[in-house]
Amino acid sequence: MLRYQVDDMTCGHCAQAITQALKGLDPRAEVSVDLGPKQVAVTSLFASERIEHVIRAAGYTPRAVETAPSATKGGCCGSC
Ligand SMILES: [Cu+2]
Repeated sequence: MLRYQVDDMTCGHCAQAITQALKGLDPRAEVSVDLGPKQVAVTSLFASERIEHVIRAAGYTPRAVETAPSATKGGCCGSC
C-alpha cells in the first residue's frame, strides 16, 4: 500500500476527484481517503510514480509518506 500526504485536498469533492482519477489509472485500485490528516492510501499494482503523477494531474500535490526506507526515486517525467 502506498500512502500520500495531500495538503491541498480539503473536502469531499477533492477526495472524490482524486479517487476518480486513480480509478481511471487503475480500475481495480483500492483508494482510501482520510480527510482528517489529508492522506490518501492506495493499493495498486502501479508504481508510486504513476500514482503521484495522476494525483498531480488531477490538480493536487501529493507527497509520498515513506512506509519503507530508501524507496528508489525514478520519475517518469520532469515533474515526478
Ligand atoms: Cu475540495
